[in-house]
Amino acid sequence: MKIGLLAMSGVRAHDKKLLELGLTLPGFVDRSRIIASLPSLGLLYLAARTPAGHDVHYFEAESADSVPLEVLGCDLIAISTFTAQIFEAYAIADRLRQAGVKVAMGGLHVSVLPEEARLHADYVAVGEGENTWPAIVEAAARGAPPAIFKATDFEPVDIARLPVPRFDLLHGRSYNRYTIQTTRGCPWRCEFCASTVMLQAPYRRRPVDQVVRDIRAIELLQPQPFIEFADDNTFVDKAWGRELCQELIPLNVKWFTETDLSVADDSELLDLMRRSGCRQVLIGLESPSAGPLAGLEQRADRKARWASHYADAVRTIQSHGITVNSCFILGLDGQDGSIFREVLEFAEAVSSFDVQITILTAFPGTPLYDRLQRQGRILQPEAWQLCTLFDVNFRPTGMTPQELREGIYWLGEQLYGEEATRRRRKGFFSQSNRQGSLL
Ligand code: B12
Ligand code: SF4
Repeated sequence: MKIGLLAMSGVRAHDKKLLELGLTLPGFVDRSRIIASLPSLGLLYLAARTPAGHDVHYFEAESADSVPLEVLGCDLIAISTFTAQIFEAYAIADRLRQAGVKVAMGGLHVSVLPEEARLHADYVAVGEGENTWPAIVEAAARGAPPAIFKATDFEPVDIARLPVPRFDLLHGRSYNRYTIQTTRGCPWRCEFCASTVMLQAPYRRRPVDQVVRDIRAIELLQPQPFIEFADDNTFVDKAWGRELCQELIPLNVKWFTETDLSVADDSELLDLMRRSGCRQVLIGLESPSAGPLAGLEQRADRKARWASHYADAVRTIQSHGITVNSCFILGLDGQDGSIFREVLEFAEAVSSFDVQITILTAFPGTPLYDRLQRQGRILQPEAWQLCTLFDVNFRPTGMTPQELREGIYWLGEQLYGEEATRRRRKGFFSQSNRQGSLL
């Protein structure tokens, strides 16, 4: 069969005012330019797990209307889904099926709503795809009827034996960054979290030599690449983290990852991260002080417990020459109109190199979605296109939806303007031993 893997690319937001701001503020523009073009690692894994004898192609579409015509020549198309683009993905799937192409869908959104997805796809995959995908390909090849394939009905994915993602399929395309995973999942449970945690398997680390193997495969496409670890929480295990960094040092790559605040407690690890090319860690602080954090992490209330160390931790990490992207969620229960200034003051006080502000978003399948729905606080139920992290679709407790919107516009202007961005970055360079350049 000719098999196409279709990734939805680009970023999404519907709030017009925020979009306008995004186009003008330097801090916003930088980060969206970097992340807007990341390849779909999930699909590259599926490509590597495709049984022999099929012809596999990788495609990207920025919207439902920009699907390359070549997909119509495929026998089977695999679409990877996130919630914000799900209606675009369904529209594409409907058109392809009308044209006689079989469609398989997987990824975070359809994994939690497979019954919704089966109205649009022949085969729906729930959970990690490495072991369901070969069965889907076989089903399509023999013309089997539509079905849902659950990862839990197959061998668990052994993360120590993942194949090399088919980075070679990206040949001829240009990316700022390439993604690999060093870990899957996260041992913590934040109420709002809609990451790979949703795929249900526990937190797992990959053998370090296999991470190195995958970076070598990327180097065949681009020497000295910038790597974005598509992990949820890389450095939960510090001993393994030190081993990983040791092995990355000779590779001479630059990298970025998402991790929790506990890295700040291990200065040997921070030294190794810096020496191995770490340029930035993105950390979900969520709110600058403990109040709104209470109960957010549902296993051990970690975020509330860490809050009193937030400022010191950001400074410690940055003092090792690693920039921090401090992430804050706006609209949490317990936050009121003073939260916008509080975030600004925190970011200024610690000179966080980058700051990410997003709106509390109830992704389907999360405990947050269930709670807000029970409380009647979702404004437009099932308006999945609004799950962008930038659109308000719930009623906050400490302000109105409109105050939340106005607050994020104000904070965006304050944080991402040229002067504020320059001040924070200057602060970072004076905290760290870096000499004014991150290259
Ligand atoms: C890289 C990334 C992107 C890239 C995606 C590149 C691409 N073309 O796919 C870009 C920058 C484009 C992106 C955009 C967005 N993203 Co994003 N992104 C990520 C990130 C950092 C890593 C995802 C990843 O590579 N995971 C690793 C792979 C291996 O896992 P996977 O994709 O889930 O695939 C596995 C399974 O799901 C399954 N599978 C997946 N697809 C299929 C298909 C079939 C047929 C089968 C059988 C199996 C299968 O098999 C795979 C292997 O096991 C995650 C955060 C994180 N740490 O996970 C956020 C994340 C996925 N993004 C998120 C969001 C909100 C967005 C945006 C809406 C942001 C915005 N406002 O624009 C947009 C969505 C628009 C869009 N284009 O889809 C949320 C999604 C939550 C949700 N439930 O939808 C996440 C979880 C971040 C977060 N913390 O909230 N993102
Ligand atoms: S620490 Fe991050 S990845 Fe882990 S559960 Fe919380 S939000 Fe999700």
